[in-house]
Amino acid sequence: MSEELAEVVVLTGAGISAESGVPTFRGAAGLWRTYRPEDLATLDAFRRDPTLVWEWYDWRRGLIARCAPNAAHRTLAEMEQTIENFVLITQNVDGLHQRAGSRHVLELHGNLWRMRCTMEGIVVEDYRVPLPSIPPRCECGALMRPDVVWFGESLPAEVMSAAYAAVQRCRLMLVVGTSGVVYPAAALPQLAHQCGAYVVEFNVERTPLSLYADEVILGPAAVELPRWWAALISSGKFSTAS
Ligand code: BV8
Repeated sequence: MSEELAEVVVLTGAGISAESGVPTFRGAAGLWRTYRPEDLATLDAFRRDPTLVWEWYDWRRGLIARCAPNAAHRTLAEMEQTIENFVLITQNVDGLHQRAGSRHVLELHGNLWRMRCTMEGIVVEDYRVPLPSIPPRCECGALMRPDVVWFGESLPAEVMSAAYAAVQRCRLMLVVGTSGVVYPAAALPQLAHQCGAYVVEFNVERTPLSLYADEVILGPAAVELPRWWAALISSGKFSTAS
């Protein structure tokens, strides 16, 4: 593998799942249009009305269960198989990277297919749609919560430190389908740029992160990312693993 691609890191946001039919948070048909983040994706909202918050997640789980990974997700899974030092970091909680075949995914904001006991902290995977009862409860009787990171909550420390380490050592960083609004995830491309990485942004419009990109490729990720990867492979600059 050629040196310039020794380490490749990718950060994805809701935009990579848009063509799978999963609504983004801040776009035209964004999730937040219907609901306001402070009303639902916060611990206070959950404590105030766990039923309302779980009804929102149950609706999202049902919607995502009917969606399939798209060509952009599949391209990243292929890149993981092909590039020796490859790290995928996602802000998404939909699990579509794993369904596309990505095996190592740093989930900064958790995953809505997992839930956690609010008393014991035990985490379980649960793919039932719709949920048989809302709000779901643990066998111990305590409320379960979605195993996601809400606004005002810290990101999992071990995931964040792995993400920071990968970003600081990478030669190439792809930033796919994120508005660059939510921190600390949005600080990662800037850090990569400051550490000398070549940054390529894939989005349908420019974002605050475009400032730190060496290249901004405008267009749907499901079209542009596979095209970019195919061009890189055919350029011979990068031979696929035998
Ligand atoms: C925290 C899980 C410490 C839940 C989510 C500075 C430092 C630290 C914190 C902050 C800070 N400034 C502000 C904060 C607070 C806050 C924050 O960032 N607020 C924002 C709104 C200003 N951050 C936090 O609270 C974080 N916690 O830092 O802890 C702390 C503790 C206490 C007090 C302070 C700090 C926690 C943030 C995590 C919140 N959880 N999700 C759930 O999903 O139910 S965030 C949510 O937004 C999703 O995870 C989503 O992924 C994420 C980011 O959005 P994007 O992925 O970018 O999606 P978006 O819709 O915005 O954009 C889509 C993009 O795709 C667009 O650009 C669009 O053009 C593009 N697109 C559309 N279609 C396509 C496309 N691109 C390509 N192809 C297409 N077809």
